Amino acid sequence: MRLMKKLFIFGLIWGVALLIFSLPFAGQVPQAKAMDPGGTIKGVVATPWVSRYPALVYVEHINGNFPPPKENPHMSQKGLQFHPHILPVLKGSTVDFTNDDTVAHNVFSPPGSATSFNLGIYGPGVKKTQTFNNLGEVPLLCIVHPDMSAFVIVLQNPYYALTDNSGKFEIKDVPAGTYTLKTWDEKLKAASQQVTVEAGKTTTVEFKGLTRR
Ligand SMILES: [Cu+2]
Repeated sequence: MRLMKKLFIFGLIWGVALLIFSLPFAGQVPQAKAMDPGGTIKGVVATPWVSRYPALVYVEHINGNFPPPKENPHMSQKGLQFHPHILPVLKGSTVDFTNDDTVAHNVFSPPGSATSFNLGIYGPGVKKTQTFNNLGEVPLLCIVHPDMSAFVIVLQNPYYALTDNSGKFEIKDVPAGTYTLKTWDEKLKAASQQVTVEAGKTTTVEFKGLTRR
C-alpha cells in the first residue's frame, strides 16, 4: 500500500510538472500564428499614363496553393462598356459574364491570349461563364461593338493591387519573403523588381521609366 501511495504521489508530481512546463508553449503556438500578419508592399508606378490606364502591381509567385474564390468573379456589359475594365482573378477562376444592357453583346478573346475563347452573341439578361486556367493577360472584346474592351489578368496568388490615379498602390498582408514584383498595364511594357517583405513592416518600391508597348 505504501509503495502504491508513493508511486501515485510521484506520478502526480510529474503530471503537474509536465503541465506547468507545457503551459507556456500551449499558449505560444497559436499566438505566434495570429501575430504573424505579413508585411506591406507600398509604392508608386511613376508615369502619367496610369492616371488614365491604371497599372496592376502583383507578386509574380508565392509558394502555396491559392484556390479560386467560391463566388465567381463578375464581368458585366452595361452602357456599351465592360465593367470593370480590369479584372484580376486567381488561376482556375470561373468568371460570370452578364449582359446587363438593352442590346446584344459578345465576348471573345483573340488568339494569342492566355485563354482564347468566344461566348457567341447573346441578348440582355443572359449569363455566360468562362474558366481561366492559364496565367497571364486575356484581352476581352465584343464583336458587335469594336470600341468595347477589357482585360482579365490571371494571377497565381491574391497579392496584387491596382494603382490609383496618381500611380500609388498598396498590397497588404504579404507573407514574409523575397519575391518578384511585376506591373501589368494595357499601354505599357511590363516592369519587374525584386522585393523583400518582412513581417509587420512596410517595403516601399518605385517603378520608373516604363515604356509604351
Ligand atoms: Cu457589345
